[in-house]
Amino acid sequence: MKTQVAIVGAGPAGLLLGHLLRAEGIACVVIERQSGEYVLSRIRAGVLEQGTVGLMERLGLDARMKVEGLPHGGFNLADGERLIRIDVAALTGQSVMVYGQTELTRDLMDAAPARGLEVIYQAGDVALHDVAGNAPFVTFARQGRDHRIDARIVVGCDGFHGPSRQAIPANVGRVFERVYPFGWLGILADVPPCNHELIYANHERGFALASMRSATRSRYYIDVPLTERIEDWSDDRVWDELAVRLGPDAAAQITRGPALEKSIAPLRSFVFEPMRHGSLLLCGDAAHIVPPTGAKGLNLAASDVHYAAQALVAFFRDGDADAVAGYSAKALARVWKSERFSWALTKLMHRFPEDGPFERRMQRAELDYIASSEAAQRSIAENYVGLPL
Ligand code: FAS
Ligand code: PHB
Repeated sequence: MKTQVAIVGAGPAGLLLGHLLRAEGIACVVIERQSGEYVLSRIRAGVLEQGTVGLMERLGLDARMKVEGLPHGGFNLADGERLIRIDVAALTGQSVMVYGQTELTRDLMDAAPARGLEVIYQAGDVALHDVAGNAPFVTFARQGRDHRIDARIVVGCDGFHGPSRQAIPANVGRVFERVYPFGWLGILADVPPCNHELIYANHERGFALASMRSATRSRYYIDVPLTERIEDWSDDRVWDELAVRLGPDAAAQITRGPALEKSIAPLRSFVFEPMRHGSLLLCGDAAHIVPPTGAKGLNLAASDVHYAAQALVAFFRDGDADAVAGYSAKALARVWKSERFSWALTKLMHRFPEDGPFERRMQRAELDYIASSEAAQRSIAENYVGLPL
């Protein structure tokens, strides 16, 4: 099989890129290891930046989001004594959209057949070949047969554990990483949210986040040591801990219910440079990871895809090879700013084992400053709604 662009991975990055390329008449194929059902079963992000919403609008795939999504004009920082509301709408003129990654992926997945986007699911042993040259190809096994797809460009959208990043020689690539000494235990339940906006809490017992998927479905998180096992956390134990960490006012509004999903995810800051090598581009978690504190992971995948689609349209339509060559620097400029924001908000809102009384005073002083300074709140707000593309 021959195509112009072979995309590895049918998560939000791979599907969004596939749709953007097809909308410009560029031939592409998406190769995915799992089944579509499995991809949809992963509970991930919940907050979309305006830029991500804009890409779905541009594709005409925002209808369900506009009906079921929840526009939010603000969010809250709590520290056990007060709630500091960051009024993103007033401070930036923008809002964020609360709409689960699962739903966004489902919208992209459902629209693929009618828009001529071919997605090959359950592809085993996916491997990338000759990516440094001008004739790369991807091989995979499916239903007992070996397959090969020849392409001019390969885009790795295969997440943190996929093969694409590994296809870049070790002497070319450079890794920047920080692994955090805790993970996030998340619980999803069909109960109404405890607050109409998100609450990020830094309590003496640890971090908590009250989020949501709809007016009847809530998503909560607490941070836990990496040694914790999910089987040691009954639903009641999670609800009890959330009630303490979110504070009495929020706790009084918490509706408990059985977990639809409950899992622990490790936290890391990770960037791989470059995001292009020869005819291979990397997008999303294949190239970078952020701690979810800043709600940036999915949105960074979307901005990478925006830049990659721009470059590939210029390359295939106008023969502009510089556009592809410039992709990595352009994407990384925004990646690093989001990495900084995610790292800074994680440092502010979590208790680190190595921190002493001085570090705790620094957190309190920073929250006092944020509570009293419109400039400080504006800085947080413009990062939260998403820096310009
Ligand atoms: P994805 O990982 O979503 O998709 C990669 C795709 O490639 C997958 O479908 C995978 O099956 C496929 N793939 C992997 N190996 C392959 C192979 N060998 N061959 C073919 N296909 C292959 N972000 C937030 O903003 N907020 C959050 O709360 C949040 N929570 C998260 C919780 C967890 C447990 C994880 C892991 C991530 C979380 N993230 C969160 C980040 C997450 O949303 C990612 O940023 C987002 O999924 C990035 O999308 P993709 O780059 O498409 O990667
Ligand atoms: C979520 O709803 O899953 C969510 C929201 C905001 C975050 C992280 C996760 O910062």
